[in-house]
Amino acid sequence: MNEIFFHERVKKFYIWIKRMSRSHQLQISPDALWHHLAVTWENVNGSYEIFVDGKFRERGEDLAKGTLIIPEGNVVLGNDKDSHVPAGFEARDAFVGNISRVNVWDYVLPRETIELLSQRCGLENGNTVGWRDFKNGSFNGEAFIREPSSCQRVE
Ligand SMILES: [Ca+2]
Repeated sequence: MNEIFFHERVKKFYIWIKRMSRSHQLQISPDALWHHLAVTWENVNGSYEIFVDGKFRERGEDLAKGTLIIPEGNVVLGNDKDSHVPAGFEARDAFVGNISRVNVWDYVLPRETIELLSQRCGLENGNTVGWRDFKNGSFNGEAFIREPSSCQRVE
């Protein structure tokens, strides 16, 4: 089972915590520019917020209130793992594009921090999942690492 899962489909953005989900009418522009996505969630009230390019966009409450995220799992970028498929992944669900700087923190970052992170191509590393850790992971399908990323070249 997925502990935390985000995806976008038909201009809707979905947040899943375990088997509970919320969706919002939200699309990250499919243009040639980099966009910054941040999602916060806390389990006391189950409140969450979605930020695109550092700007607050949507919020909600009572999503998986009281739920604990089980540690030591796997992090998957660019697809979703299904139990009904032998290999776990389906090509039709694959993300097409570039992904950079995926980080997870075990606390809710302040809005000001999210805004700052969205404005630069930094070297921050989440305290739970850090972008640096992905380079040691396994890659499936047509996945390539580009270094430095085009994000870093902008600076
Ligand atoms: Ca799938």
